[in-house]
Amino acid sequence: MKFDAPITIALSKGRIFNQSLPLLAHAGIEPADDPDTSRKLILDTNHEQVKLVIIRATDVPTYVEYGAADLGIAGKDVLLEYGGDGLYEPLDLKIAQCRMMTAGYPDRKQNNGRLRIATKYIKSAQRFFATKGEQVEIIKLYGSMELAPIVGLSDLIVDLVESGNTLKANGLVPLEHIADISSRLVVNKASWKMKHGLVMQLIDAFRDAISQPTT
Ligand code: PRT
Ligand code: MG
Repeated sequence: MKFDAPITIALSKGRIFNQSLPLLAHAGIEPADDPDTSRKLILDTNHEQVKLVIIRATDVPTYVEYGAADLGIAGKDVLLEYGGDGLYEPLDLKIAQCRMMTAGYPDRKQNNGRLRIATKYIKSAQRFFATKGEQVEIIKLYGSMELAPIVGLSDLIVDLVESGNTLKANGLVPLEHIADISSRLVVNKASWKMKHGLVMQLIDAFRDAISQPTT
């Protein structure tokens, strides 16, 4: 690909960065640094015009909506919480896949009052229980949701489940499936218009990479 305009891509380090590398490579983009060892927040690449900004996963939609990055890679869980229609979401990258689920003790007592649900996914949890017609009390946490039922903070949690090992290690079981989660490419609305050719080339390259059989 030829990068004839500056382009900035926002993504988080860890699983999203690692699983984005093959997609970026397919578009000819290779980061000059590894965010796990470098303290740089802006990574140069093999193209002078292409930069990667490494930020918290939950900040990616904000950077892209406000144009601090042209594109971003964010989990659907994060996008569901972010909400609104401030960005375009043209492509499911099929990376960092997991499920959003409710979980709890297998032998928890039936609670006749309102169930308490601990989660960092307030909106998704609200929507899920509202659709079922269940009145629940939602408690916002920022992490370690699995602890909440153990210490009696909540009856259930809503969290992401991949292998199920984290739940299992804490004596919990997955209960109800809320949504399949994967990472999405998001695009700033102005960049979509102003850098349309470049953005479309990137989307095509990513789409092509996704459709390749994995080895
Ligand atoms: O960790 P940090 O607080 O910096 O931010 P973050 O948790 O938002 O980022 P990160 O890198 O952990 O996750 C980025 C994105 O990866 C999420 O927004 C999801 O879209 C996606 N993803 C995919 C996951 C998982 N799989 C996942 N398993 N994110 C988190 N987990 C956690 C889950 O919350 C639970 O604690 O892993 C644990 C469960 O895993 P298993 O395999 O034990 O079931
Ligand atoms: Mg995490």
